[in-house]
Amino acid sequence: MGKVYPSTASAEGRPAKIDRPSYFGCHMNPAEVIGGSGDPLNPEIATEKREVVLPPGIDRQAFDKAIAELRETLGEDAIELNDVPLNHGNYMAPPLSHDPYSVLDDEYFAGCGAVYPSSTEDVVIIVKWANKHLIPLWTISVGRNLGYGGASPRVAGSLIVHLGRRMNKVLSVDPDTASCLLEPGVTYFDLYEHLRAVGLGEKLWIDVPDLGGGSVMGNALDRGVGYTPYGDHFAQHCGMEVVMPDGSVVRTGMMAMENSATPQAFNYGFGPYVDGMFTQSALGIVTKMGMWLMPSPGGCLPFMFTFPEHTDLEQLVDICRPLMLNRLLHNIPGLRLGVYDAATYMTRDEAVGVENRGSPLTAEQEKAIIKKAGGAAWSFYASCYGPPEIAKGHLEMIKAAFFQVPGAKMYLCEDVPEGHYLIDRANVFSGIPTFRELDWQKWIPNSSTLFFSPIVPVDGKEALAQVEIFKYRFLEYGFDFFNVFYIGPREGHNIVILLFDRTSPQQRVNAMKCMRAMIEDAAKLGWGEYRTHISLQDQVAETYAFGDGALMKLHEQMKDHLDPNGILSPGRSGIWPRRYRDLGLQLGLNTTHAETPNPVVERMLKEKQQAKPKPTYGTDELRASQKKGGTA
Ligand code: FAD
Ligand code: EUG
Repeated sequence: MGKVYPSTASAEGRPAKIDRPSYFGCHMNPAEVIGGSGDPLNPEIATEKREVVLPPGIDRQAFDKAIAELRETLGEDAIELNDVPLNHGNYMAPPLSHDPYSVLDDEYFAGCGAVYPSSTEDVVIIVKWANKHLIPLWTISVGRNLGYGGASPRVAGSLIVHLGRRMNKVLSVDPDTASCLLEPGVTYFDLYEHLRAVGLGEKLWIDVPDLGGGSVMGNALDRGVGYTPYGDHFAQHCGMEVVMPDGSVVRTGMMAMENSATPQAFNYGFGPYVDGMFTQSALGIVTKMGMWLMPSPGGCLPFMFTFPEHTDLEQLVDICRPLMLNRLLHNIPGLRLGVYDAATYMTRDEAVGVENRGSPLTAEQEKAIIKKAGGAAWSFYASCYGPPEIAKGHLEMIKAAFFQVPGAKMYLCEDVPEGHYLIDRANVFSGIPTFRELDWQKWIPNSSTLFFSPIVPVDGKEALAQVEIFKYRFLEYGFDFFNVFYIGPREGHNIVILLFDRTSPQQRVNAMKCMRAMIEDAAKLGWGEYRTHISLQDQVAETYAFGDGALMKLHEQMKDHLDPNGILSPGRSGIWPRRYRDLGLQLGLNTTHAETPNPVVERMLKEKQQAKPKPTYGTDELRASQKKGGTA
């Protein structure tokens, strides 16, 4: 039976430093980066100037005057204007100028510049200044929100408040409550290395998402996900300090006590629980946040199962449901489509040849690629936790469940060759940041990513229907279909990955059409997205439509009341402040997007209509059955 991979129990221990990627995430070739600096705001590299995009309704004179005033208060180098040619940068130097994965024109989501506060007081100054000059701000912690818009603002000309560049301290770590208090700029690799450096790295584990360069705070505030048992990041936060749109500073939870003895131990505090309104929102700028850490479980036993048939998905997901609900599967497992899994190891040209560019992969090509990579129709990656005897015991139960699927195979780390994705997963599952997930981003030249992220019931039939429905749209618009299900106890996040060549105007248009059609298809079947790209937030918000859009009305009421000048991230999550509502900036509302009906949606709708309704086990059902003489 397998070795329990890196843990407090392992001889080699956990690495002290994380290697940064030596290659570029979104580029086949680093030389592609225009100007070569990777940082479009670095004046030493940029040679030419570009017109700054101004915020709506602000002329150049008023803008210059406002910027000069802010520079005087915060210091000359606290602000950089976005006045040099746009540069797509790379994962280690993501641009602050625009969305490098631009699906619309590069300039569409360009900011006017970036400001780098050093403290909560600086943030208060910025917010008050923005209210005075009516300049819209766009808050980021680190700005690696790639696939959802990167660092770029929804309203062109907004000033990016980059909190992380100067506010990047681990403020404290409390081993007794396994928690920490962070500033916005602390990334996963920063926090990991910090814990090691202060001698707590073996004792306290962090949870990491697929890539280690994100902000622990920023990711949690966008309700992002990682892959240890602490993978629901917002659920692990505890206490916040927030600068409100009027410049007041609020602390939430127990941190609202001046001298709290339990600031990172109890998240609710007293009274209405407001923390949620600062996630995916434009209602405040979070400057400090507590996070819970995972006490070392004493070991981590990562494993992979592969399944031969595409349709095995149905049985597989149904097997996952009780395992997840009963916590026999400990972490957030990933169930990856075979051809996506294979894209970790090769580019598209290597897989099918340059001559096959221009049309999406055929079923035969997909099979051949999977075979070439030594993979299967689906690969399932997960981990058991605990001292070896316990982890191994759990794995036996999991094996019994998954081996019900004909042709299932299981692998541990020692069963796979060096360089296998499972080895990187072993790191992720034990809270060690990696960058391996950048590999598949090199699938096509000039590759840009859009994530389509619907929530899926942990139900085999629905999961398979999602794959068929979204793949139908990918083929319609000419894209290779990739997806991975990240499965939780009561739902899954289906991450559908659309890679397009950003230098192709046709592919940009098609990518947009494909995303919009999928949002519509999903909504018809009651599937909503958990998060989306800035260009699609209006449309997704519109699908959360109960009560004639009652939720949006509430959001707008909160927005108008708390932020009457509409200075904080206007348009974020489809919430437009009053001042912006009639400027015609919304995208994709009040219209049908799909150009053709999706036959799989039609089939599913019909099946659902004809199916016997699922029992509700409610009082009405009970009474009806009692009337008919049934048993209770
Ligand atoms: P930021 O860009 O700093 O923030 C994200 C958003 O949160 C901002 O737009 C803002 O609205 C809000 N926000 C941030 N900070 C504050 C603040 N202090 N106050 C108020 N609002 C704030 N994501 C996952 O969740 N899990 C994954 O496994 C994952 N894998 C990925 C793999 C690849 C290959 C790629 C390209 C992306 C992946 N992502 C994943 C998406 C994204 O890269 C991460 O979520 C990343 O952590 C988000 O960027 P950030 O941390 O820099 O957040
Ligand atoms: C990923 C995961 C996410 C997300 C975006 C990307 C992973 C990509 C679970 O959340 O929102 C491989």
